[in-house]
Amino acid sequence: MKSKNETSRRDFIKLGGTATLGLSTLHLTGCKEGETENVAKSASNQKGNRRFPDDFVWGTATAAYQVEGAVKEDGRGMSIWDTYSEIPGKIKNNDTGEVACDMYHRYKEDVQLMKSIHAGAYRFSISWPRVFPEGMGTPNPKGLDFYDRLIDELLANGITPYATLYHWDLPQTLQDKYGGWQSKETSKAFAAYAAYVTEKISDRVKHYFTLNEFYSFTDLSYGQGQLAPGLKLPQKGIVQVRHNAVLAHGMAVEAMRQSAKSPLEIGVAENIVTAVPVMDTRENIEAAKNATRELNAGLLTVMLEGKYTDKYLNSLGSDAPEFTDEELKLIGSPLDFVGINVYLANKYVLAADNEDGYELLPHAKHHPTMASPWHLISPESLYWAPRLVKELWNAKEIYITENGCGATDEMTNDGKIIDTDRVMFMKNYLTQLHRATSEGIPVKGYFHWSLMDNFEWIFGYGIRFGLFYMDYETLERTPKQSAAYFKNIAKSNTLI
Ligand code: GBH
Repeated sequence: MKSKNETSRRDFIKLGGTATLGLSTLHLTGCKEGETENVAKSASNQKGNRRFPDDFVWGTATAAYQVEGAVKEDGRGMSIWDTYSEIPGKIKNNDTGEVACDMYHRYKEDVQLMKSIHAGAYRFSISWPRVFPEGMGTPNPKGLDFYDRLIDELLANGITPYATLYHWDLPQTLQDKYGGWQSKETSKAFAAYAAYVTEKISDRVKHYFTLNEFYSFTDLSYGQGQLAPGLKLPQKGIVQVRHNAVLAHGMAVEAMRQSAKSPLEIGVAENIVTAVPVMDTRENIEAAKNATRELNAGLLTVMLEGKYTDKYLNSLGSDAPEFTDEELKLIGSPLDFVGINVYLANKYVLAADNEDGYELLPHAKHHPTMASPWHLISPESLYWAPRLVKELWNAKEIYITENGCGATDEMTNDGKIIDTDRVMFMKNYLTQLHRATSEGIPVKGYFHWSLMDNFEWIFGYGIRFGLFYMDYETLERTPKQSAAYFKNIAKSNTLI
């Protein structure tokens, strides 16, 4: 005879994608001995279906200013984030990245952390002002030495390095001299820096991301005054900043391919604005596609299509960016893969009988969030973002360059960090990622943001994103429950 619990277990399994959540809920609510065994057995029976593709890459990600510290060491120049975080009131608690996780000195220990959770890849960013203290001109050899040591340590431990060339730490000199991203001089300087780095490390590093999250370092930094350098330009200025940023990307792709010593794989790491269909009907999926293309028109869309959409240019009128056909060609340089940072469904969308064919819905007032106020919980984004990238732009390879969540983790008296909220987040998001790979969407890898708690920009050290907990007094690193969860998945290449 079947017990009630067993019936509901079967129902959960029938639901497919939601089975993971169902099984663990049952487990936690404490079913009887024999039933627990049945649950475990059926989970293992499902194993075949729960595997990720054989060569799937499991990694973690960080960014230079958020983890390195050592901001005045070995000839590093100032960046706009050093300047910005010194202005009282800009950063929560007036925190700065001066020490951060001190990874500059502790990278060997941190490579061991990666190894301990079975991460096969590491996405780190290179600090432009370490390599070129003034953004251009004479390089500082000691700056690149650090990345040489880090890369060698990763390779010696069987971890594949993925380098990001820009994660928001613009050399202060370029801000002072040219107004930073307001000038194409900065785009040119970026391409020269990117080519220099590639020439030096392409013998050991094959995978590169040019720039990280354009919207953050363009609109939020030059338009809304939230992130460094904290400017509030009028629309025309912001639109030009966006253009100069995508131009930097395109110029760098070309320059890097020329300077490389062996063939490179280059992509972008963009915080795609994802429109998710409220209901997965054919009309709504079409609506989500069209909406996603337009919502990214000034950034990802132009990089992948080599042209601005008519709608984007028309809506801007005289504020449209100044550009040439030659620039557009560079901006649309062919890429080897598309990297997307996916945290949420930026918009929910429905098909509509209007000119656009879609309607963007406002977020419901009580939509649940994680610790960061912007972070609406929407696991389906990790299915829809790669699917839309594949369908819109026929991407051959896709990486999830960031996914993760902030929490206010605390250590218990006996030294544990029980972040069941993060495990819940990962379980649900990864279920949707698995849905994508099992449908043949070419996602090649997943980088969890972040390896360890770090300097969370304007939120300072208060919101923690790590799989490892950081004691900011002692700089001791401790694995959280989520680190164990990540390890199980990475080791088995299976959704658990
Ligand atoms: C990423 O941004 C960043 O690449 C990474 O450096 C960061 O640590 C991580 O995620 C976690 O935040 O105006 O209130 O919306 C994720 C997307 C876009 C989220 C900008 C924060 C600004 C704050 N981010 N947004 S708010």
